Amino acid sequence: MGKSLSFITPSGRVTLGNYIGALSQWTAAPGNVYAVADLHGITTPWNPETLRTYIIEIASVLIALGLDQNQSIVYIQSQVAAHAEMAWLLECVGHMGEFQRMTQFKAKGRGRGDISVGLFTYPALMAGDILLHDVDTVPVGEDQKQHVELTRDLAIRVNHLFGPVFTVPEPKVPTVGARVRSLKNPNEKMSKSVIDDGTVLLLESPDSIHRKFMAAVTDSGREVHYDPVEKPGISNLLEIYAALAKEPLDDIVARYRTAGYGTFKRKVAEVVIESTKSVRESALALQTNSEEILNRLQQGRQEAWSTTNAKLQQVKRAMGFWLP
Ligand code: AQP
Repeated sequence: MGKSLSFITPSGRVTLGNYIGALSQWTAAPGNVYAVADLHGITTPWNPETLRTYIIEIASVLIALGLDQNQSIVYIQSQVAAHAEMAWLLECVGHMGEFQRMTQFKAKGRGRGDISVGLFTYPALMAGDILLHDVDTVPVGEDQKQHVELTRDLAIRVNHLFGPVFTVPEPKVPTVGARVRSLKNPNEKMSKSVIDDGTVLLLESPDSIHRKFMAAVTDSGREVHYDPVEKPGISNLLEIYAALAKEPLDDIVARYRTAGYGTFKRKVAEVVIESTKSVRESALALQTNSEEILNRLQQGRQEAWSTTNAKLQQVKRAMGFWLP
């Protein structure tokens, strides 16, 4: 399968959507690269103290999942200078039109004069994150697929203009759980930056997780079956269950079809609490010592520094810069 790379942005506390659509699929295999994408965390207004807290929370989850083991690396993006420099090179190769087509930008900022320039250009930063490491696959939720496709376009363009310097990566979207929706508004994606009872946090207490699921919005009717258009609430719960229990949707529906919504919601909460228990407990234990977390990431930072710097030099040389 080759090397794979995934970054996660400290734009809020880690959600169940992040876990199902991304974190739970990540593996510590040789050559794999994981990072806290803190440079991406400042595309919208931020508070320094909160940013520091979110960075530590995400790092604790990545370590709790064992992603810094087995010759795969975990580091903090802003501690490796090549990311910011590569972003500039790619911004100068990218076109306004292709960046304007990015749906995340359209959703969050188009037409508003007070958004940061970074919110518009960050797909170049993301493309650089991926291309610096010459990875083959990038596992992402549905919402990020378009950015990996842009990355491919930029890599192909650079290879065409300046010679073959980049590996062209493939996005890999999970078949179930690619877009976990809010429990309060099942037509919207569950997001870190939306803080309400529709967003379930990976590290919140089991009692609180249970309460949020019991209050989840359901649909008219009484039957548990999968129909994302007519029954978005129940279908979202079914997808969460299926993704975490790794069971086919049909088997779950067959068991709970006539059980009633209350019983089904209780069961989904139980599955969520149980399947996230070990990562939750380890991450919370790690978080009591942020120094220790930062020390654990030193090795990853050194390796990332050397790999990305070598790639940056290769690209700069191909583009026509004099190297020192
Ligand atoms: N609801 C979701 N369902 C499935 N996958 C999801 N991901 C995010 N939300 C869901 C996936 O999580 C990974 C980490 O993403 P990120 O933090 O870098 O970016 P994001 O998609 O912007 O995450 P959020 O939670 O939605 O944050 P905000 O609110 O700041 O925009 C990605 O692989 C993503 O697909």
